[in-house]
Amino acid sequence: MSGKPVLHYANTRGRMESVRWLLAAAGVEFEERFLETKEDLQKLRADGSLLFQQVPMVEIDGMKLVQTRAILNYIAGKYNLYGKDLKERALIDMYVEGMADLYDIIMNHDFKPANEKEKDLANIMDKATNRYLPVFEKVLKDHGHDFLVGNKLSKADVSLLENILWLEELKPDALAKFPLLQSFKARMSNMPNIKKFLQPGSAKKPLIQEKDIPNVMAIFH
Ligand code: IBG
Repeated sequence: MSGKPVLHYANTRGRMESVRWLLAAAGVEFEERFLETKEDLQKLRADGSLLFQQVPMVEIDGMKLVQTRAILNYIAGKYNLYGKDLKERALIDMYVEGMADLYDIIMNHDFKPANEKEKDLANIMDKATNRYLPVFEKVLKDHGHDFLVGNKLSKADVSLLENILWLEELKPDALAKFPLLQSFKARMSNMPNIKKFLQPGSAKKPLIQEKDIPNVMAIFH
């Protein structure tokens, strides 16, 4: 074994992209085994690798971890991206769970039928602009630090950047009303590990293309 974490998922963002982001931000190299067909998923199930018969699954430190949040929490704990004490951890958890709610609606957008897309996008942008982004703009304004919690990079910052960039892919001026989030984005995007992840050829997955949606659906449904 190479010692690198091995990620098992389809070759798409979906629920694995946050794991790719967090490992990349921590500067951890990883390998990926892409599920191409439903049979690939069945094989993992048959050999007992999937606790709940689902992916994402990550092989790391001799474990086969499932459940996206559990995976992210393990990586964050291991690489010191999870606060210095329980109170910082609680703040990080609140911020990340808020963003996970936003992320869920963003992630599901690709799979909406064509006649619902416009309305769905309007709902995403309404929630982002009026519920989620103002929270993080205010956090940064109130404490004046570069990072959301403890003046130090945490999984909350990584999650915020991931959400921001995906929102901007859907609507380029998504940050228009949030000057501090604009500078947060610029700062974070320049951190060496993240900068590398944002470059072409990295493990970061592109927006799913319409033509690939049936393949992904066929694996999981
Ligand atoms: N709570 C679990 C987690 O967070 O890990 C949910 C995992 C999950 O839903 N996995 C799906 C799966 O394995 C793949 S993600 N499905 C097979 C099954 O039998 O349940 C699918 C997905 C995509 C994009 I792609 C958006 C949302 C979900």
